[in-house]
Amino acid sequence: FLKNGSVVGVTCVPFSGGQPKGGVDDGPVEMMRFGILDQLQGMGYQIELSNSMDKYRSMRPESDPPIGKMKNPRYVSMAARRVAEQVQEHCSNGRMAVTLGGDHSIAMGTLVGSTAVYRDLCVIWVDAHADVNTPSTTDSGNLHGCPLSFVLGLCSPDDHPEDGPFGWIKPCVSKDRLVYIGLRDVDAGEKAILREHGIKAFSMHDVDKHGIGKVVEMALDHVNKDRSLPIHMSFDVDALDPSVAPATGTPVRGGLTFREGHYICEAVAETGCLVALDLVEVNPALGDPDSLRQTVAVGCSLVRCSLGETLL
Ligand code: B3U
Ligand code: MN
Ligand code: MN
Repeated sequence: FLKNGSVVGVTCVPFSGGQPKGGVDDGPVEMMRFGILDQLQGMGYQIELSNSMDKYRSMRPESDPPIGKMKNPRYVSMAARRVAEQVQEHCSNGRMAVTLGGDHSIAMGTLVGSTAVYRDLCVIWVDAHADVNTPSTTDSGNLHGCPLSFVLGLCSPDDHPEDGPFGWIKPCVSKDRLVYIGLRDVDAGEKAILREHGIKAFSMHDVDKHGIGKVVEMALDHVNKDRSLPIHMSFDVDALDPSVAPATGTPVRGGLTFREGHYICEAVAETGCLVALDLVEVNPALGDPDSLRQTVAVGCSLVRCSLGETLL
């Protein structure tokens, strides 16, 4: 099924520095506890696990004052840089790179890592949010709302100086190779960025209008007309409706249903082009034990479907 063999390179990133709520750093361990590795092995995959769990926690610098509005900039940068190395290592060895977060700021790293190996890669960003704020446009200062502006090269030199903490991130994703699905909470500054740069986005309005089948087809047609380019899918669990995935830091009403979320993963798997997958923003600390179990379970099943699990 996979073009690049049957080894899955899993990177666990227990990291929460890109946003203020604790607990999202326990996302990976909860997904492991739920059995994601055994499940993938049961599907016939060989697992290569980057040994990384405690490294991220010990990475927090003693002092990390804001730079402009950006919170924890050095910590976020260091974690993302390590993620980039691990994802690049998996990809360069022909493994499918699966990264379990952690908050979405880590996608700066996953994208730098995957694009270092697959230069012509396209990106499918499934999220309630656009995560394309620049250090200037962000209101919250939370870097999980900013990863795409760095990799797209949208930050001004003042926001993103060569000698700043993020100087190692060079533009690596092209604007016409990025497509969004699921948006419904986009800041005014982000809307302006999407419009100015002509970045393609399918919001929940489009899902309602066309149905998920058509939306995924149009999204793939936009970034990958011939279904021949490698795909990196970055799936923020808050793209799902809070009734489906309640345990996440910034839930937004009116999201993808259980089936719509899974359909995206199944359809991407069917292309045979997926080379990297992020599953982020599962926060086991939020909500009751039932919300937690439900959210962890849905996270794991999205990963399995993206890797080819089918209903029949
Ligand atoms: N756009 C807002 C809110 C947000 C982004 N990503 C999440 N929330 N999860 C921001 O903070 O940049
Ligand atoms: Mn989100
Ligand atoms: Mn996100």
